[in-house]
Parts: sequence; structure tokens; C-alpha cells
Amino acid sequence: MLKSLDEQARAIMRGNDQGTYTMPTEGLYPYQWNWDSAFAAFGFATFDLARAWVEIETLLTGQWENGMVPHIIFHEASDGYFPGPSEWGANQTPQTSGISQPPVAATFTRAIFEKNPEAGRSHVEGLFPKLLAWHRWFIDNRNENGMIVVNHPWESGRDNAPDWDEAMENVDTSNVGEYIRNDTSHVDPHMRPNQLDYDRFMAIVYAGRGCGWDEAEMAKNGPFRVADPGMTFILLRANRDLLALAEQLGEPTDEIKGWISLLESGVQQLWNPAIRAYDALNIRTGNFAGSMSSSSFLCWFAGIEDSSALTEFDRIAAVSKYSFPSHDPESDRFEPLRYWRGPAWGIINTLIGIGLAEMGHHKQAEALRDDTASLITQSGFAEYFNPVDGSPAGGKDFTWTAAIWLAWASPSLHTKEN
Ligand code: 9WN
Repeated sequence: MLKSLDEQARAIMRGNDQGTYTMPTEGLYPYQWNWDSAFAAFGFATFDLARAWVEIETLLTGQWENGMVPHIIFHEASDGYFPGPSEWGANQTPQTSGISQPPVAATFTRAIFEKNPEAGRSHVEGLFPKLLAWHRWFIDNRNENGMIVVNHPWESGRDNAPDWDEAMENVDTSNVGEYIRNDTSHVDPHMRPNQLDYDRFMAIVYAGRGCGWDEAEMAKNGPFRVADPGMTFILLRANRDLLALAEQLGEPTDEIKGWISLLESGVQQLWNPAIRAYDALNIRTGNFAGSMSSSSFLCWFAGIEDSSALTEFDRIAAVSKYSFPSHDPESDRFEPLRYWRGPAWGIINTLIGIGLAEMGHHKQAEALRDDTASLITQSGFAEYFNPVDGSPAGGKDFTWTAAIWLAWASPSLHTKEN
């Protein structure tokens, strides 16, 4: 008998499960990635609450002394991924990369806790100070007047988005020697960042390694520093969830409330009237990217209402067969298969959809969920999808696509026939 999609999703998560953390997909990404793991925990919580807690707890074992939670933790040696631990030179145990990723962990910690507060309390007590320290690290090191900056496109989780084009042009690649990318041997190169992007990605890694990942030095002289609407909205939302957890635990709340006010006003500086969207801003030049990306529509997830954003959302949804493209399909920079320059990603749909529903935009939220379910039903649990024809792209049997199916997109969540 054919397995149901819910069963397939659980099997994918079990298959990628390494015991205490889950690989995004075998081959292409053989380690623990930061926001992937938080989504994995959200998925595990639909069928194995204990395993969900382990996923987030393992992620926090990679936390640095300064509070940063790295974007990759290299628990086990593998030569299948580039750049590995020696390129990063981060000098940590366990070995890690030197940058962070969007902090969705507090949001999913709260969601998992609320499924069973009694069983979750001791886990949250252990996790809370670590999440607090991580958020404080963002505020201390990545806050430019209430806008959250990324020091590397990989940190945003949206690696080759047009959001970074202008800032990437200024990255000098003369320190980058020969290297072999592994990604293009796993996946069609047309679905991946191009070679010049990779040279620049590596130039920024070597600059970070060169200064020992010194935050003050990178803030002042690092080759790349761009305020990211995605990161700012996600941290704002994560602070609201951290505040709810603090209240549950009877922990002090003033510091977190201060971060919320700071980001609520800070993110308004990212509104670019020229494109009627929240936009990335290059701190080095003061220029907007002029890029309407899917992260512009995380405003609702952050609890921010915006009627112009809703108009633009409706326009993009109307011209896209499958929502939601990672870049405006009416822009000349849109590429339907090239990674973060066009494809639809289930995890971003989930975050946008949760926000839309919370802010009362149920019609848009349901349409987004239906499109996500159609993409997965037709094309499987791919890393991302072509929004024009729905075809699968990137890695296969992908953890976060399986996770969001189970926790958000599956029709069985509404019909109760699990
Ligand atoms: C670099 C694991 C990660 C995701 C990112 C996605 C991609 C890595 C890569 O894969 O990035 O971190 O090598 O392409 O862009 O969002 O966390 O799934």
C-alpha cells in the first residue's frame, strides 16, 4: 500500500535523524544547521515530543561563550560539504562555523512547550538562559539602530537573494585561492548560487577567520554588513516568544521588552518607499537593495501590520502559480530555479502563513497553505520549488519540508485523520 504523505514525512525525518540532531538532507548537508533544526523540532513535536526537545537542546550545545549560536555544528567529520571546519577556523568544541542564522528557535520552543507545558517546563528552564544569551548577542553585536545586520549572506539563510547583490559587488575575492565546491556535484548547478557568489562567500569566511571572528572588528571593517528585514522580523518575533516564556518561568522581562521596542521602531527604517516593501540596507553605503523578497512579508510574523505589504503580497500571489516566490516574479532579477532568487520555500511560506493568520488575513494564509500542500503533494519533500510550474528543486527528502508538512501544511491537521 502507498504510504500517506504524513507517513512519508515522518519517515524522512527519521531517516535524516542522527540520534540527537537531524541533517537537512543526506549528501548535500551532512551536519546540524541552526534554523533547520528548529524547524525539525517543530515537525518532531507532532509525533515525538521528547525528540523535539533533544533537537533544540543539541543545537544549543554549539553555543559560543559570547552567546552566538552558530549556523552549522560539525558534530561528526564528513568530507561531503564545503566549507568544512578548517575553512571556518572557529576553534570551538564541538566544531562550528563562525556566523549565526535566523533565530527561530525561541518561537518553536514556545510552540513545543505549549503542546505540553508540564512535560516541557524543565526543558524550557534549561533552554531559556541560552536563548536569552543568544538574543542578547544579536542586540549587542548585530544591532544597527534597531535593524539587525548580517555579516555574511549565509547568516540570513537566504544565501544568494538579490538583497545582497549590491553589497556583494564590493567584496574583494583576491584572498580566495582554489577550492572545490561540493554542492554542485549533489544538485544541478542551475539551482545553486553561481561561482562568483561562492568566491565572495569564501572571501567573507576568510576575512572572519583572519580576525578570529572578532565581532567588533567585523562590525568596523568586515567586507559585508547588511541590515536584513528577514533577520530583524524573525528576531522581533522570537523576542515576543521569549517574553512569553519568561513570563511562564517568572523570569525578569524588562530587558526583552526593551529589545521588542527597539526592533519595532528600528525595522521601520527598512521600509523602502521606492519599492513599497521592507528592503535590505547596506550599512557600508547606506543604499537599499531595491529587492522585494519573500522576507519583506515576514512583517505579520513579527506582529507588524502593513496594508501596502498586503497589496504587494496579493499582487505577487496573483501572478504566481505557486506561492510564495522568494523574489518578486515581476522583477528582472527573478530566476525561478536559482535558489533564493525566485523559488518557493516551504519554511518561508510557513512563517508568512503563521503571521498572516495571526493578523487576521485568513484568506491569504489559507491560500498559502494550500499552495504549499499542492507543491509537496505534486513534487515531494524537495528543498524548494519552482513557483512557475511547481517542479522540485535542490536536495530531496528534505527535513524542513517534511517538518512543515507535519506541523503546518498537511490537510490532516484540519481533518484530524492523521
Ligand atoms: C549554507 C541547510 C542550509 C539552510 C540555508 C540554505 C542552505 C547552506 C548552503 O542550506 O545554505 O548555510 O551550503 O547552501 O540557504 O537556509 O539553512 O538546509
